[in-house]
Amino acid sequence: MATDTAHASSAFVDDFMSYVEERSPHQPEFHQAVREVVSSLEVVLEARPEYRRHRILERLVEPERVIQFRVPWMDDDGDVHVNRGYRVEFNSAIGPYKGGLRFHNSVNLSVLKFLGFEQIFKNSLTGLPIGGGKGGSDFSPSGRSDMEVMRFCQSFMTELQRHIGADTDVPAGDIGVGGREIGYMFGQYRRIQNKFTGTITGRAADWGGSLLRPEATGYGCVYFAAEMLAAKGRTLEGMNCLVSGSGNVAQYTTEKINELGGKVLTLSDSGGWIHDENGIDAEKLAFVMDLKNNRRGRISEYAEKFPNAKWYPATGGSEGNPLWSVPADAAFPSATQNEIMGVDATHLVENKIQLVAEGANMPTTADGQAIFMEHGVLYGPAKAANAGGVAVSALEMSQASQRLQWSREEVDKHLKRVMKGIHDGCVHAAESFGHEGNYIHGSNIAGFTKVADSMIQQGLI
Ligand code: NDP
Ligand code: 2IT
Repeated sequence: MATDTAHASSAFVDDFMSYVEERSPHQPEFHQAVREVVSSLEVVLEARPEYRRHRILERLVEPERVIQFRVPWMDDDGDVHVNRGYRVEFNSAIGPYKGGLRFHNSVNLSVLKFLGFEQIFKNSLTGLPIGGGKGGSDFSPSGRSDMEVMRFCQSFMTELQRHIGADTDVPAGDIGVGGREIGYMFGQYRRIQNKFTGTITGRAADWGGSLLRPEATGYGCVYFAAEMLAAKGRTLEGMNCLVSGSGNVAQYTTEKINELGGKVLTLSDSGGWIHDENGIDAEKLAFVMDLKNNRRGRISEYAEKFPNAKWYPATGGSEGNPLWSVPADAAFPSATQNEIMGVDATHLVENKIQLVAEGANMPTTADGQAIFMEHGVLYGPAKAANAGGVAVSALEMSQASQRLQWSREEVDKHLKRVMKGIHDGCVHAAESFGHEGNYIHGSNIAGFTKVADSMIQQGLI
């Protein structure tokens, strides 16, 4: 079982991290993501000295290109605002840069470099030909009118359009970028380029989008959880589940858990969280989807609509998030990075959590991961568990090239196959390097080797 620590510290890891921290100071999220990956790779570099000779790690942590730009826009009162736009084109060894755009006031270069770095390995794990990238802005759509969001998206794309393309770099959604934002950005891209291409994924099904892309991250995460359980001869049936967030990933995670016979007890947003002991069934989920996607309201309204449920304001701080203290069998963090700290992981294992599958990117701190490993929790790390979204984005790129639209069933079949492939690839890689049952090491090693070999084969670039 998974008894080894998440981030075994060693002279090799510490030396490499000193190098990264010196070259890229003040980027704590990026350092965290790199440390996790590098901690898995010492054994691989020992077995394959050519990776050291070719300085693969040093090359991997340096983005191929970082674009930063000014995004000026005007609000409904005629006041001018200036935000910062970014695209981190991290690695294109196995395909065009691929990864989402995040619009949130917490966005900075450290956050986007962590996300872009993770995306390299996640995309490699899917088995599909996509490189790693990420972008976004420190603009939050929350509280803005549709017209303000449109003006922002048009200004953002007026610059971004010159850097992206169907064979170069293909953005998609992430926090704060859903169907509305993708629409405004695609419209502006098409208008400036005078081309209808598959340059952005997550498009609506009527204009080039793939069926099942909205569902893909959440569904894929639950498929991954089901695979981890199946490997132990178990299923999700009857499991009480904690889900955080209430956006795209949380919504479709909830839908698939319900379909597979589990019960979802919680959801959250940045204002607080709800606890519904009776479970968030299909009818209640439909309310949440309308609330969040159409009315853009707060999750507190859930408790007004369904009085058996309780709403608690967000607390934060060192005592942790009380959502993770609700007794349950499985947890699906689906909001944002570092939302499960050591203290939260302790509460989860005290309540005998059996499984954690990460819909969000890097939702668990290094301390939290170590606690899950120590207690033998079935832990599906983000780059494996949430890869279903980008996998269906890659299928959207294929459909765009073919100028065809596949059926929902066809896409779902591919998605299940990809998630099973990722699961089995992680298990195999972990076993091969002496870490049986450890999906952290499994995902990092399996994701890394394909990119590293491709970089060597393509020469020193
Ligand atoms: P959405 O914008 O649809 O939803 C985000 C949810 O998380 C909202 O409920 C939001 O609350 C909450 N949230 C965001 N930031 C914070 C914060 N700092 N503190 C507390 N709550 C927060 O985004 P997605 O569902 O698309 O993304 C959720 C996670 O999944 C992210 O980590 C993303 O990187 C990851 N992911 C997304 C994929 C996709 O296909 N969309 C693919 C793979 C991973 P509020 O509304 O109050 O801001
Ligand atoms: O983190 C992610 O994998 C995403 N936000 C989805 C990226 C994509 O290109 O679909």
